[in-house]
Amino acid sequence: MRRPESPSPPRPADLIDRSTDVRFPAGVIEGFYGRPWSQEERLQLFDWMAAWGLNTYFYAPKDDLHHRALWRAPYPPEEEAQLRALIGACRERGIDFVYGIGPGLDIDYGSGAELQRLQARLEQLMRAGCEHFALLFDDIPASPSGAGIARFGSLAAAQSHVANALCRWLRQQRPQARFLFCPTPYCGRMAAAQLGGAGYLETIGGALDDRIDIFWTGPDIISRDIPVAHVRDVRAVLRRKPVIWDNLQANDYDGNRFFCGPCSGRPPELLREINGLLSNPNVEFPLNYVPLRTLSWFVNGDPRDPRAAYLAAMAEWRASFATVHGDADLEDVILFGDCFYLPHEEGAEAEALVRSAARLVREGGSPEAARVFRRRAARLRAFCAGLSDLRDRPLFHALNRPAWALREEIDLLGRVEGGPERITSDFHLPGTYRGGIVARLQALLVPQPDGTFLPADADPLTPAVHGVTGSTPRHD
Ligand code: GDL
Repeated sequence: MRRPESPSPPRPADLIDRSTDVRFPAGVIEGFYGRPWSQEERLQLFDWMAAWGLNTYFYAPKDDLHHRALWRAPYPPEEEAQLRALIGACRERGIDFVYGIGPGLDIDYGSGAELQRLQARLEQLMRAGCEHFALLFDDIPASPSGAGIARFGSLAAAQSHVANALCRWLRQQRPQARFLFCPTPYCGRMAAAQLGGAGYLETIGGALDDRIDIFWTGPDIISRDIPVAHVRDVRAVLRRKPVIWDNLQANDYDGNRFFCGPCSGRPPELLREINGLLSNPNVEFPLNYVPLRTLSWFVNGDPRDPRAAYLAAMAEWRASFATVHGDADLEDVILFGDCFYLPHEEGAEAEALVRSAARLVREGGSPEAARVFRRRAARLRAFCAGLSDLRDRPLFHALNRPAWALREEIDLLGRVEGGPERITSDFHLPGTYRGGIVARLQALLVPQPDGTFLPADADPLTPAVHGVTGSTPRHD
């Protein structure tokens, strides 16, 4: 993979907490659902992190079978060797490697044999050079009748027991080891819904060894903003500063989108209120340049606002968009990036495109509206079409689907320019365009801005058409 040019690396992050001499963990969680990153991608990541002053990599891919489903079984030798290589690569670059295990799907909390199995896994990782660990209980059945829970009185007490015992055992061998814990309710919304039972977080705050760090994703799983006041409230309950597990640019929940917008909605003062900030970003590794670059500026105290940071990071990322014909224009890269900005907002250029498209439709394709729409649409369309000539093939593969989907909509809207009477397109045919089970189910309930859903008017139970066998391929 080609590496985007970056200006001279900043000096390593000076994130040491002088009062405790512990450095502030800032970096990346590989903690999403879907295909884990490849070894090559992880090495690229570590190079970025070392150059940018990010000091912590947290290994917790949901779909590493041994992370959750097979948590009891040791890694086979070839996978252990891969982890050993990653841990070594982190050490060479001054990055802390944290290994996460998630036994919560089926652990028997009261069983000594289960604890020994967790210890055996940690031992395997310690033999491979790992020193820091995390125990994760996110996204598990939160039933109070799970195995062994009754003995402890609550899920929170049962999990605290396992975490404390494992941490105690670990620290006997590695007194300096970091140990982190992900609770079952890990955001404000889950806590309000009393996931894990009433008083879950209070119990955790009181029962968990106070040297164990606790993950928190903010007010929501995907938190647009993480206000200082929110984190102070959480800190009071947890009796320690949380470590932020930041899902702002995670995209595993929507296969049609990715997020290359900046670290934003996190005020600089937040850094004093937390014990670490780790980003769990896009599944497709090459799409994480800007999210992680802007994160590195944020945690290193760069005073740029998020949009300025985004523009600066896009200027660096642009080099990756070189095609066999030459370099990409920065304005085009920004227009495209703005279309895949952040979960709750498009970038400014994309917002302007949407507004011009809405006007085009509203005005039934008036010439003036068409002219304004075309200004951005034509550039964007050409840029999307040109992506297939990218020299950086992993980047192209990561972009192809979302860029294709975007181009389809731009093309269809272009048809409105001909007038409002009857919009047709040979490239947007019933069945192959916006077809399929997901689209039909989506059509049943219409999301409202306030978060509620209303039943749709139309009857989506009838497939739009039968017998159409594929969209017409394009060769541009
Ligand atoms: C989650 C999962 C995480 C996933 C993310 C975004 C946590 C603690 N757990 O709830 O694995 O990638 O949402 O879908 O965030």
